[in-house]
Amino acid sequence: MEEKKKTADEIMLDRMKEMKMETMYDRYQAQLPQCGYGSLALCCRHCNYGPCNIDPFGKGPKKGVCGADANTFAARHFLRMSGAGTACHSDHARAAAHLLVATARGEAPGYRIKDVEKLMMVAECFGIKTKDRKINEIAEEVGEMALMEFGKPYGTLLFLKRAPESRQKVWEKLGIAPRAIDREVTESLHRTGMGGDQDYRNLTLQAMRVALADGWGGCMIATELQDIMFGTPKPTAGRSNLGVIKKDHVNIIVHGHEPQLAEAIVLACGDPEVTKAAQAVGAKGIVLSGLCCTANELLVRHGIPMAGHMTIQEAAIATGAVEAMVVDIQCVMQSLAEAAKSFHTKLITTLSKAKIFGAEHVEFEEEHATEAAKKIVMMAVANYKNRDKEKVFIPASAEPNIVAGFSHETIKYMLGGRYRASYRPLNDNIINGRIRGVVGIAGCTSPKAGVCEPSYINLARELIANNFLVVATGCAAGQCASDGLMVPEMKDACGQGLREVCEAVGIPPVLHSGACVDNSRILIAVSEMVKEGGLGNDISELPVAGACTEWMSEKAIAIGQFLVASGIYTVFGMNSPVAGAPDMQRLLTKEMEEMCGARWDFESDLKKIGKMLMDHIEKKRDALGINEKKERKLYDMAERRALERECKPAAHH
Ligand code: NFS
Ligand code: SF4
Repeated sequence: MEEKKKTADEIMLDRMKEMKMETMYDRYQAQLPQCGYGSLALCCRHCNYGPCNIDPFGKGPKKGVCGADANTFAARHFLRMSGAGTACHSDHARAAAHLLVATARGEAPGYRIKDVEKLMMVAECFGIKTKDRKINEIAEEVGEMALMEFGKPYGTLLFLKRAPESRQKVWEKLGIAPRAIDREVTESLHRTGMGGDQDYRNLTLQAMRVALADGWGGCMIATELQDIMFGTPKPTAGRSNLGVIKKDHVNIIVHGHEPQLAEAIVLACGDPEVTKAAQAVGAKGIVLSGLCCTANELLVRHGIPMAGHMTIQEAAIATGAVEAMVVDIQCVMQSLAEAAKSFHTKLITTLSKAKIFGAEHVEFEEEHATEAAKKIVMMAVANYKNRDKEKVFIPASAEPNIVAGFSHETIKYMLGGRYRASYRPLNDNIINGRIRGVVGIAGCTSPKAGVCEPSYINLARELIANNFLVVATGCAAGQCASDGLMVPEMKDACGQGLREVCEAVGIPPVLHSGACVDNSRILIAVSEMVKEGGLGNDISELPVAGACTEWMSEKAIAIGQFLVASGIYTVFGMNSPVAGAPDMQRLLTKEMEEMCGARWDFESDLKKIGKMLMDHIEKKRDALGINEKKERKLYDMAERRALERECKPAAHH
């Protein structure tokens, strides 16, 4: 048998083994066997009567000290995960809103309003007057109203009205239209405390509400406000893999989630003074690259190369060529501090809310972002001389090209053309069957899947070969990028129909739509597909699905739950987070369908996930009657207008 060529990740892992460096894979092995109670969600330590365990099989206890049963254990656990995930995305969004206000007031000199069109769209959606007003005034009010979304005492979230009306009705009927974001997070903690809400169905309704506050609240605010300040992504060329780290350059890696500081670092790296300083220490220049969602943010907006995703972070340091790894918050492993000790790499934390023992700290404040960014870049430059050249090892594999930056605006524009940006061509191509449907793949990479397991790559390849268009975000997108899936040339790996569409439009079959908060772009895209007409009256009728094969973070659970609560069938790999509670498991994987038109599936055999997604989509196509030959309904202007969404983006000028 021909030996498969090793990927850059695998090569680096071998290198780390050789150097006797510990990796997350080693630590995962050391954890095995993992606690059975915990794995099944049958451990509760919400009060000091516990920790309590429930024995799912034997004669052991079936209740906690307080009488809580397996379903309550699992549902509380699930709700806390959804709430914590929501808190992460939303606290990130809050930082973006503060920055927008500061920018508008001229208190954050390193930033400006870059996308006025999007500012106007959000202002209109928030009901803010725009006529005869200065841009900065409007931006300040948008930022302030966004901040109010976290704590307003009355009403529901403003972005909910961007969903199709049918969906809004489902939320109203179930009583899960989210109110202020912080309120939903707080109430989730309140209800999951000892002696609180103890009906698993009721707890799951709150998990839907808090997750909706994430998708249509925190995530959407982060996405839109960042677009306003940093630009809405447009197709941008970039590269991926650890090979983007350059031997003869000063290498800086930004890692984490909030792009505010990273954006300032992008600017600082372009400062001629900095380049001169780099040359003065004997380097050819500076290479800035990213890890995890910060990488996704910078890639889709600026084409900054992507060094890797979640499971690659330690390997990046092990190249021995990284002068500084600059982190903000989320998905940053504590082990980086240990790994950095073996090299000259400086690990630099930047937020007072996320410090790592053993790292250096340079506080990022929005008023002085430019100075902080320059200071960090200069620290990296000064560190170049400390590099041990003997220890440098950069995997010599290819650095696949990527074309990233498929915001929903871009998809609409590319498909519909300059003068009539529209989802009509997408809907038509789905109706005529060239494209069978759309699958969003999102979320983390995990050592549980196996060492360097390419589960998203395999899934995406299977889907495009069968004419399913793929939209990817987060580390799932990172993994797909590392395989070179995100270039138009990949049309050759597609089935006939999808190939024709990709060729005609010039898009890759796997579209990189950004970071995890940018799953909100998917919510808008599916809402527009409904409003465009011809594919049913609600998101739950669309031939679309979501998947996360290697979920790890609580954020992934929040995302899965908001996709399902928005009407999108979603499959997660690995294990179910509620596996030990049969009724709770049934609620998520069956009964939710009756409640909100979509449900979860959990599948540990990652090879089966592709078929599950495709079967689901074909079923939706059958229900729509588009799997048989039929006359196509043509919409006249009046019908179109009736379908128009309430929150129109400002017209192209
Ligand atoms: Ni999403 Fe991004 Fe990656 Fe998972 Fe972590 S980086 S926000 S949580 S691991 S996809
Ligand atoms: Fe045990 Fe109930 Fe306390 Fe949980 S809340 S630790 S089940 S007594």
